[in-house]
Amino acid sequence: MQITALAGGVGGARFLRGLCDHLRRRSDLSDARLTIVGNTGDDITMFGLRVCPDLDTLMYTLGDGIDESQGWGRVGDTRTLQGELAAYGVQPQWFGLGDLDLATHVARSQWLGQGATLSEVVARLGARWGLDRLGVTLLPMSDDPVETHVVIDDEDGRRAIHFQEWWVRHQAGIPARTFTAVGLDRARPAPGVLEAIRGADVVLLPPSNPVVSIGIVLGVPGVRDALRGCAAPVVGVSPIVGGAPVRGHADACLAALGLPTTPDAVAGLYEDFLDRWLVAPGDAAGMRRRRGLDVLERPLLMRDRTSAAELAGAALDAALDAGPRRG
Ligand code: FO1
Repeated sequence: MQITALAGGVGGARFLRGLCDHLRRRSDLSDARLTIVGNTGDDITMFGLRVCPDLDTLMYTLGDGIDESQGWGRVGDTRTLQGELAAYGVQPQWFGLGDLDLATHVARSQWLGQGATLSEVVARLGARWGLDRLGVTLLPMSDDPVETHVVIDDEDGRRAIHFQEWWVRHQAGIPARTFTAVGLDRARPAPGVLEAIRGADVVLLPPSNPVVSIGIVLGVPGVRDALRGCAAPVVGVSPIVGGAPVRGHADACLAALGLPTTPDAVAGLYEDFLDRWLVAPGDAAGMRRRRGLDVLERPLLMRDRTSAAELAGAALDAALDAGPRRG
């Protein structure tokens, strides 16, 4: 059984850890393998190092190295090096890089500098975190550089800032006029990405940010077409409950696209390939009827690993009992 998921950071990582926990209890699916296509649009070069927030969040969460309270970075990390950089006046200081986390960025930057592809780097880093043992293959969406930038209006006029500066420094507090993913239109799917979609028995869209996480992965040329044409049922989980994102700033991202913060608006972004859509109890009523789309109400809040595993199990079961895809 080949399960393929497109994912961003914190919400996607918690959902997919839940899926791994759930699969461990499914003796009927003991041959299941999970391929994750991770968003790289959040990537940023900081202090001369290449940082891949969503790939690292997925890797640390699945490998049990994540700082659970933050949802990113390493558990038990310290900021000694960053303090030293601040003492030297090195900027920026609005992005928290812990000492343990920095080792990941140093290793990645060294290997990239030696000519390794991002896919090769992800495989080497992931091996240390035991992803193979979990039956997980983590792929970057592309080995080509892609960076999401946010166009804002401020006292300096209209300009683009890196997504991380908008998301972390400004906590998405400055209205985004639009998002531009630099390099996305020229990015090639990383090796194995299209094959993982085309060969999947199940495709899952975890409750990641639909605009700047899953939306960017969908923008890699070839990915959306592969999802439209794949044999596997495509099941998504709404990142919006009621009228608010479960976490993060998906509302600010949807607003930039002129969309309301509703499960229906997000389903509309996926409607050309989505087969089933999990929404929170009570949210199905607000859904427009869409041809070929089944809407299922399930508890969506992942308060802990147990509830995350239950949600992931519900999404997997929704895929397994979905009929053949519409022609
Ligand atoms: N998020 C924050 O809100 N503040 C930070 O200082 C911060 C640092 C950081 C460092 C490494 C990393 O992998 C992620 C980090 N994040 C931080 C989270 C990151 O901005 C988001 O997880 C994603 O990019 C959005 O999904």
